[in-house]
Amino acid sequence: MKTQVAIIGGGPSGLLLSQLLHTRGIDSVVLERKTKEYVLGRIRAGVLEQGLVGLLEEAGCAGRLHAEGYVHDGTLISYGDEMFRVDFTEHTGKPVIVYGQTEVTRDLYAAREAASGIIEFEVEDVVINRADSEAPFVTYSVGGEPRRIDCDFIAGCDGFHGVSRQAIPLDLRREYEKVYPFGWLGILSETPPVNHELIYANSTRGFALCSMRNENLSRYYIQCSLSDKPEDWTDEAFWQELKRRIPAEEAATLVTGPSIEKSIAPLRSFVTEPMRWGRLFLCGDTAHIVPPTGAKGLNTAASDVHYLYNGLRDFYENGSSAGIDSYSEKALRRVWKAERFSWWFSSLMHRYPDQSEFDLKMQVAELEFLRSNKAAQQAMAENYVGLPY
Ligand code: RFL
Ligand code: PHB
Repeated sequence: MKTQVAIIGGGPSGLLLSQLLHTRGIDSVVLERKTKEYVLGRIRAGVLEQGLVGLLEEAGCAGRLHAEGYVHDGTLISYGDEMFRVDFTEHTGKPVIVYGQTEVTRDLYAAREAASGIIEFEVEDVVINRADSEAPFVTYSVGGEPRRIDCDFIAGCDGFHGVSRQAIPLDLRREYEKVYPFGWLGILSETPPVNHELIYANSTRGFALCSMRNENLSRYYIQCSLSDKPEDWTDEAFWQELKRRIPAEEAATLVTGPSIEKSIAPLRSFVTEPMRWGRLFLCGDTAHIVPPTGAKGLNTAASDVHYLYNGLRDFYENGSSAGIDSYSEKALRRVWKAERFSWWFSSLMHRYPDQSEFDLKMQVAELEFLRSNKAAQQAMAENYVGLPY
């Protein structure tokens, strides 16, 4: 098979890139290791920046997002029984949209299918070949049958555990990593959200987050130990612990119910440099991971897609390599800012096993500064709604 852009990974990065390229008449083939049902079964991000919303509009996939997504003009931050609000629209003129990654992915799959886009599922043994030449190709197998795609470019959109990053020779690649000494236990429940805005809670018992998907679907997280397993936590134990970590007034109105999903995610900051090798470009989680505290993972994947899509357009429409040549540098400049914000907000909100009394005082002092200082709130709001592309 021949295509212009071979895309490895059918998560949000790969699908969005494929659909955007399609709007410009640029062909792509998406290779996905799992089934569509599996990809759509993963519960992940919930908060979308305007930049991602704009890309989904350009891709012709924002109809349901606008009809069903929730506009959030601010967020709540609590520590102990104190709670304050950071107003995004007041400080930046922009809100964020609460709309699940699952729904974004579903809309992208629907658009690719409507356009008869080629997506190969359950691919195995994906190998990137000759990425440093003018004639790269990808080999893989489906049901034991070997296949090959010849292409102009390869987009590695296969997430943190994919193969694309590994295709860049070790002596040309540098990786930066910070692993946090805790995880997030998350549940989804068919109950009304405790508040109409998200609550990020710093408590003496550890972090908690109250989020949502819609009026009758809530997403809650609590900081947990890395050795915990989801099955160690009964629903009852989860609700009890969550109530202890959020302000008493909120805990009193929290509606609980059976969980319909329960999982634990480790927290990690990770960046690989460069994000390009020859005709291979890395996009999204394959190149960088952030702890979810700042809601930046999917949104940063989207900014990579923006830079790559525009670089490829420039190549095919104007015969210019300038955009693809500067891809890694431009994408990384924004990636590192998202890394900084996610690291800062995570450090502010969690309990660390080795935290001293002094460290705890610093967290409270910083929270009180954020509560009372407009410039600090503006800096937080600008980062949360998304820095410009
Ligand atoms: P994905 O979603 O991991 O998709 C990669 C796809 O590639 C496939 N794949 C392969 N395909 C072919 N061959 C191979 N060898 C392959 N290896 C893997 C995989 O099956 C998969 O389908 O990466 P992508 O597209 O870059 O998207 C990144 C986002 O999924 C991720 O950054 C976010 O989910 C992170 N995240 C959040 N981001 C936000 O912007 N806002 C949030 O509110 C937010 N909350 C979260 C999150 C992530 C979480 N977890 C579970 C880590 C909350 C949580 C709990
Ligand atoms: C979510 O709703 O899953 C969510 C929201 C905000 C975050 C992380 C996750 O910072």
